[in-house]
Amino acid sequence: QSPPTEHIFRSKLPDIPITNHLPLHSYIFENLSDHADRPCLIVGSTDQVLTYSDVHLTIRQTASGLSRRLGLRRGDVVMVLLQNCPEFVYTFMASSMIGAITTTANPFYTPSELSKQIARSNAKVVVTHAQYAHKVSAEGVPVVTIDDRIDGCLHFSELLEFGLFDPTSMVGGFNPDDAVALPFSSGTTGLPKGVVLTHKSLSTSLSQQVDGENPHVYLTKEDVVICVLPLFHIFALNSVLLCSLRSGAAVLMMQKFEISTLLELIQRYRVSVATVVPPLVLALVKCPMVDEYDLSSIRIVLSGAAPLGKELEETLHGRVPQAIFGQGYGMTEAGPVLSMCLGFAKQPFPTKSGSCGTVVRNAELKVIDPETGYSLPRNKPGEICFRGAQIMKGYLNDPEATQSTIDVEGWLHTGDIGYVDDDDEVFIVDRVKELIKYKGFQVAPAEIEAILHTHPSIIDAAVIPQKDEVAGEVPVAFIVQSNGSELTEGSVKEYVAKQVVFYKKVHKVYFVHAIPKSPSGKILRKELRTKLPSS
Ligand code: AYL
Repeated sequence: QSPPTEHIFRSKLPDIPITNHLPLHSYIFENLSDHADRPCLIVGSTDQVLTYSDVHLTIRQTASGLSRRLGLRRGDVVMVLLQNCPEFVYTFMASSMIGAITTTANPFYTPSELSKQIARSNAKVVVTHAQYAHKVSAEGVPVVTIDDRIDGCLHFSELLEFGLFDPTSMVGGFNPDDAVALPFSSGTTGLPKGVVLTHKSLSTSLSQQVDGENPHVYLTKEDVVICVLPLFHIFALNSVLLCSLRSGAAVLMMQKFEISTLLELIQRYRVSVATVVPPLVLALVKCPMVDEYDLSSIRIVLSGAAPLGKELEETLHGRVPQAIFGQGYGMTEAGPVLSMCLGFAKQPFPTKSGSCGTVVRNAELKVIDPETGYSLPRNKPGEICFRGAQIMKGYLNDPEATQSTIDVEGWLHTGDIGYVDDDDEVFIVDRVKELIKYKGFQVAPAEIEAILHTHPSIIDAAVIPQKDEVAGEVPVAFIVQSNGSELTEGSVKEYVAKQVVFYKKVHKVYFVHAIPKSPSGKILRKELRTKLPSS
């Protein structure tokens, strides 16, 4: 008996010729001459405006410094440990220029979290702010500070003394399947892993969003795009920074989130595109000051990285009624964008609130029955799978995890449960993977469980998400303690808190006699979820 017909969903927009054979920096700056004198980066805190030609020149200088001062070569990894600032852009694009790979990390990470990422990615240098240099000083790799000078560290300006790198000189030594970015993600299970995104993956993803006669996300050189979300996360890196650079739009960078500064900057620079995450939408909705600012320049509000409640979306929309409000749905491993609101297109489509958009062009999406693996028709929820030239090449040095995420037919299994409706709109309804999302940030239960297992009085542990109004979800732990020990909730929380960045902290501890497991030893997370008060 032959399997049932495959139900595959595609964009309502026709496929376009995708430019994905170039090095990422060449693709991004392909149309540089059209907007060379236009603002490229604006630094919100100083009002410094850097044009496209300024930025491109500094990137070329940085590339020379990375190769001549630091001796970096094709395939080497650079860790960018930065808040949003121009040096982030210089380092990332310069690395692309010399064939190196950028791994981004959160400057709030603890030394032990950074140490793991440096080891796993085999980073050869760390570029950071002076105040975070101590976190990586024991790693035995050169550290470059971008602001204050520190003994034993290089200063970013010292990289700029080696002339201009010839951006075409990598031709011959370049393959579009070379890695260019190495963000870390736990995917559907286990510890954080390096996600190998190639020049081809990222340029395909950008092209799917902003290229063609009727771009899915229509950005122009007149746009001012606010970059308040952190660039070390793939959402802002891809859909804010790189999409804007390709389109010649100006990127207004905020180093720190502060709501009145955000509103002030939107008003002052006539920001036209605002990319947000659900907790930021909540903050804006709750902030009475919103009505005191002129936000009439905003034409697009894009929310992504975590589920956005319909009510929340509609309330904020009421405050910026002229803007088109929509969501993007992505996953680091997917390159990252799977679907995007078609209200952002040059010739927009009507869209529904609560939808995560329509699958991007030149890609395929299907929804499978988790039991049978067969694809499902419209309006039937199942696991979302995705295929196209933008998905990751694989997890770094982890063929097993790669094979359990990308199947033999090239489908990436997301671990998200959703459906496609009669108008081709994607709705996410649940998540079957382990991942916890705190304000859009990833928390890998396995990572916190591993820390708990190192506690001498803990025999077994499981970490799962609990719903939270502000953060979306917070990690909570179920603990089995050894006979005779008298652990308190506070001591367990503190034990974890000392070792992790703020959003991985355990918010509640439940002491239990045993962790429910399958015969093969897998934690039955669903069963644990039923023990939580709110679900
Ligand atoms: P990661 N609605 C619900 N859940 C979402 C959404 C959304 N709009 N977007 C992402 N997620 C969840 O790797 C989902 O569970 O990438 C997904 O598998 O940190 C997981 O977050 C992936 O988490 C964009 C829009 C990038 C979104 C992104 C995603 C970045 C988050 C570019 O334009």
